Amino acid sequence: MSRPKVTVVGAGNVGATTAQYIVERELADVVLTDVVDGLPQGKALDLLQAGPVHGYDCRVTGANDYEATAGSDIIVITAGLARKPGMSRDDLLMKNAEIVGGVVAETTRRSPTAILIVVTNPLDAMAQLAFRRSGFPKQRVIGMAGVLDSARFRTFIAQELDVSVENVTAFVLGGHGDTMVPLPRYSTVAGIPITELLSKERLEALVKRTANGGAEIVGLLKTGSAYYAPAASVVDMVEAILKDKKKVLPCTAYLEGEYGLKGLFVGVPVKLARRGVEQILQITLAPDEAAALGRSAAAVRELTDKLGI
Ligand code: TXD
Repeated sequence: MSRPKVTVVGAGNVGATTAQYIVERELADVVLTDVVDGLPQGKALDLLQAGPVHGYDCRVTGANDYEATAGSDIIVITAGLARKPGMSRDDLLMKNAEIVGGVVAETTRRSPTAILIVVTNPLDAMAQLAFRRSGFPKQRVIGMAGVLDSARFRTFIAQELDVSVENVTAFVLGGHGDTMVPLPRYSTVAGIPITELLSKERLEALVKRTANGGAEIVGLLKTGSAYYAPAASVVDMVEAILKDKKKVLPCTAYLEGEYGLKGLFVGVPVKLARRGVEQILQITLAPDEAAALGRSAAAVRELTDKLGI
């Protein structure tokens, strides 16, 4: 049986780390592409040479064109510019729209049955762009943000309560960015809602740190943005799809009336399986949560309107 094939477009920090985690978990052969001459080839060869040490046989190929990507099961799009200090995700809008539009055209015609996982910021708008440009069914275009945002929230909760991260589940809804909506009452430690374990003030502080999680790392790194946790989050989605796990994860998906939103990509709980988004889970939101989700969706809509998509 041949291994599944995953194309990762963009061999920068997130792309290369995604490729690394995929082969380390022996999930698929990987094709890494980038516009920079030699970069994807060099990183692919380096990763291949880690195989004997780690004990994986996955093939890793690097390329500057798209020929080698044909017939991919999943295409992960990380190509684009990352935030620099002081830059908002939205500043990236126009430049990355151009890049992502081109990448979608090149990859989808060579892999017409693939599932697209969009990572490039501003995430929700880029997912919507990929959906429109590809003409793929909504089940096969997914944005990665919620797994990362909830991983950040889980990290802070585990630190605060001094418990294993494995005990902590957390739900984050909405757009990726400052308007994301962490849901404390659906976030638990071994099944106990964190609202039972943390004061309102501490909870608010953790929620705030989560919403600011990306910027905190940009501020520290200065020359780029986070990539270990983002790549780990992408690979969680890749695994759920390739193994047909039906795993419920917060993902950016196309809504057609769910949560009262229509014609827009926003982060919601999704059941991920081999065909992509198998189901969008609807939960009842409290009025303040619904209002926050509405604000988050409005922020996304502003960007998609700017792009006319
Ligand atoms: O939660 C999330 N969705 C995110 C999103 C978490 C982390 C990073 N997020 C965004 O992903 C970030 O704001 C950027 O828009 C992307 C990629 O972030 P990364 O940190 O990997 O950026 P790099 O290291 O600059 O890598 C981008 C690569 C770089 O090597 C470029 O040469 C390449 O993209 N690039 C291209 N590759 C292929 N084709 C085209 N056209 C192209 N243009 C640039």
